[in-house]
Amino acid sequence: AAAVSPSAVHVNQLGYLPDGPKRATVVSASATGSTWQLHDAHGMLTASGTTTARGTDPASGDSTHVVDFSSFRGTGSGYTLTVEGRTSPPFAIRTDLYDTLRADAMSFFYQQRSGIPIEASLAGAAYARPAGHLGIAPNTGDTAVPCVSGVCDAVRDVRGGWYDAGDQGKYVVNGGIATWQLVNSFERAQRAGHQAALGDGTLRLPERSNGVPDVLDEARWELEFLMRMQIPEGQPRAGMAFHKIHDAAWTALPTRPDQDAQPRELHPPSTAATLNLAAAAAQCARVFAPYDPLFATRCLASARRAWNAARATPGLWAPVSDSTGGGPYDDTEVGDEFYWAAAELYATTGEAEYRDAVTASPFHTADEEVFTPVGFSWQDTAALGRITLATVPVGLPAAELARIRGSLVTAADNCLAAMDRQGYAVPLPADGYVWGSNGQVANNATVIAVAYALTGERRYRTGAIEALDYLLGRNALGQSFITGHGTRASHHQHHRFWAHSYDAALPEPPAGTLAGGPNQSLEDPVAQEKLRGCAPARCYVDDIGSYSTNEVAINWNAPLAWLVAFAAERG
Ligand code: 9MR
Repeated sequence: AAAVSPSAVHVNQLGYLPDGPKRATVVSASATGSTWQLHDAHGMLTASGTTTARGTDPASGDSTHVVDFSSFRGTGSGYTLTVEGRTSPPFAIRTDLYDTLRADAMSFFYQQRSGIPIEASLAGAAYARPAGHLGIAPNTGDTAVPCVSGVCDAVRDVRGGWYDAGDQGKYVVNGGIATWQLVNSFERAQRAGHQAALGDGTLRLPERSNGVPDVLDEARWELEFLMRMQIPEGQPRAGMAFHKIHDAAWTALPTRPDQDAQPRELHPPSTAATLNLAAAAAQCARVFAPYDPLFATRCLASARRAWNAARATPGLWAPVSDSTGGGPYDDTEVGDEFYWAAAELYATTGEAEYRDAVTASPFHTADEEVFTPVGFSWQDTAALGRITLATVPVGLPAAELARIRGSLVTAADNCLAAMDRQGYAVPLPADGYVWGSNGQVANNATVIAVAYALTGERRYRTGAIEALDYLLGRNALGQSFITGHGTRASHHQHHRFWAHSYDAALPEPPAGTLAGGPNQSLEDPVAQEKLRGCAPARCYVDDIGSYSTNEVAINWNAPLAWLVAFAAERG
């Protein structure tokens, strides 16, 4: 029989929104419904009802019941749910439930910054550190990085940007999608009239109070880096983007970024990285135009150069074998990146060349390849282009726009159906627990939220918010995967500076940091030792050594920040 976690009444441990869905999952052997009771902080019974038996949850093997107390409208903290003599951890019901997490999930990006000191006044004393990778001994720095033999002829200054994850590599394809999601979060909020919540002075950043919305300031930190990765005019492969930069060998754990003594290396350009830059820079040009026209112009020039370079060199692939000292982020199918880049360039410029590239792309009609059940990723980016085409007015013919929007709503319906098939309402197939599954959950939830924006139908808002319930504890493990949010939250995510497990003088990951999540393939030695035989939804361990289940990453915190900003909007 599957192990039952300490509290078998699995709730969103942070809590619930007064006007949102309120559901919990209970492990129960009973074939029929059981009585549930909701108590307030004083132990007073405030609501009760009967659970719905849901049978065996395919991803965890748990026999589950669902508690639905959505109609309860009280607010406060310290609520508990009791079923069959077992009681949930305490949780809140409040309108401002997600306000702190919204800022925390964004502070993650500030604290992942390379090439700038992390200030105690912004991040807290435990998280302050000197600037990383500026070439101050023993650091070799990202300011004059040699290319790996034979790829280019000069050293390059590729300082700045965000570290990708628990490692200190910087990878263009992953940086591009994460940046796009932060900027898209602002673009979406703006359409909904809620952009003030992401505006200037809302986040803990050095650039606060500069007249530019803070979420865009954070995105710009990475955009400047991405553009530094582009090969200048007059050099071989001009316009293309280097795929990645990282240490010559895997960085030891722990290592504070400024103390990293290893040589840094720039790896060969790739078509995928180049198109990723084209897409992110084209989106930049559109969204930054009202705030910083000069920067927007620079972004557009970079995007056009990248697009042209990728057209001229469409098959330069980052190989899976290039994985010494950093991840490969390999990709040999770049039709989706061409589609995404074309969509962004078209949405920004309205020009016929880009429109024709969109409509001629095989991805333009292949809905099943655009919105797959596991969701989009650094390797599968067509959905990002589709979201832009569905939401930014670009002048597509009405029938065409209706089809594009319909495909997105169908994708959201498929996610809702997947949630409905599972005891824990996860927008993933039962066998879809890949490396970074929490990021996939959050990505799929953003598609559901976009469907809400397109249709106004409440069930899409409900589905998107319910995905947060999963991440915050309504799962087979009764685990909040987000540091500092929830009574049983992750503490030991894989990271080289937030490495308290290795060195008591170092901090744990800061609040608002999302773990990669269950990975049914057990791709690291700790997971292989501790999780052998696990059901897919249980293949997670809060151990700093388990990089395939418990790492942090910019491409997972970006959809988290997007989703939480959505959930935090009032009404
Ligand atoms: O998220 C990436 C996952 O999709 C891949 O399967 C895995 C192996 O290639 O790599 C993951 O990305 C890691 C990257 O390679 C290096 N930095 C940390 C990333 C998150 O674990």
